[in-house]
Amino acid sequence: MSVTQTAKKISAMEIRGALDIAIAATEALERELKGLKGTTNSQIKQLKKAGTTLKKARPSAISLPNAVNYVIHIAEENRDLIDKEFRRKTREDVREFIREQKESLHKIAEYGANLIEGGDTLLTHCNSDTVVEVFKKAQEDGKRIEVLCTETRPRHQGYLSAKALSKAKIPTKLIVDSAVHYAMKEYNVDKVFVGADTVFSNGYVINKIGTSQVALCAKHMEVDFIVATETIKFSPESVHGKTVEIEMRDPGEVTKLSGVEILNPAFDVTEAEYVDSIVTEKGVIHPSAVYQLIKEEFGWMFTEND
Ligand code: RI2
Repeated sequence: MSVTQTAKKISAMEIRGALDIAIAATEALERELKGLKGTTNSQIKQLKKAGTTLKKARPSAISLPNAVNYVIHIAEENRDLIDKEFRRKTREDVREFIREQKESLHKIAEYGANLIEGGDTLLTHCNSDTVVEVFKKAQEDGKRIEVLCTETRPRHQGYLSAKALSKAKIPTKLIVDSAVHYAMKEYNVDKVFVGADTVFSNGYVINKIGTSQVALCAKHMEVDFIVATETIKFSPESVHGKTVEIEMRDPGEVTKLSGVEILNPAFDVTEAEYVDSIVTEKGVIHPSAVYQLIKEEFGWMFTEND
């Protein structure tokens, strides 16, 4: 699949989930590298152009530009290599980066599962592969758990979570988004786990629309609200105050109602005070520790003056 085709699939959400879009973009650039020609400088230029196409595919998940920027960083590090050797070494480094991202998922599953106790009733919103892996690991560890999944209007990604969990033989219930408060009370939810599309240096989390309402309910009900995310979803630019655009998708995804303006924001922001823990591949942290972890993980993006 070409860079353009990959970008189209990401925009149309045929490829979705913040980690999967980052991996798909990285793989597309790795394939692009194979066919590059010309001087190393011109190959890097072509790679940057392809990277720009991919970055534009969706605006709210920082994992996408982070992955693209990292591939370009790798290419620039290999700038002194010539032609074939440049492509060989850069592709090898890019594949290593993809391996690391996949490995992160397993580490988060392990650390996240350690936060779950046997008998827990858990709730999740939308479809995060990372969260699904956490729940599956808890079950593999012999913990008896039950999960409530929200539908997650308008695109019903919650169905994907519910299907994946019930396939893994985890008792799963599906609720409409507006039943979250009711379900937390009626089913004694112990913990909420959600994924992330972007995490800012101040610990604020961008995730699927509705996440912040779930967090409000969790706070009110004194239920732990836990975010499971690879550090590739941390925003290094947020250290300098940059935010990300909240994607407004086609109103037709919601409904058609003549004479009414339909709004379809795809994400919202959950403030750090609603987040109890963030599970990353580097360990379980408090939102106040995000800044430090960004400095450690994205050192290649900062200068000495940062
Ligand atoms: P993983 C998804 O966005 C959801 O908001 C989900 O929580 C987040 O990405 C992280 O997903 P969308 O692509 O990387 O459905 O954990 O809009 O799979």
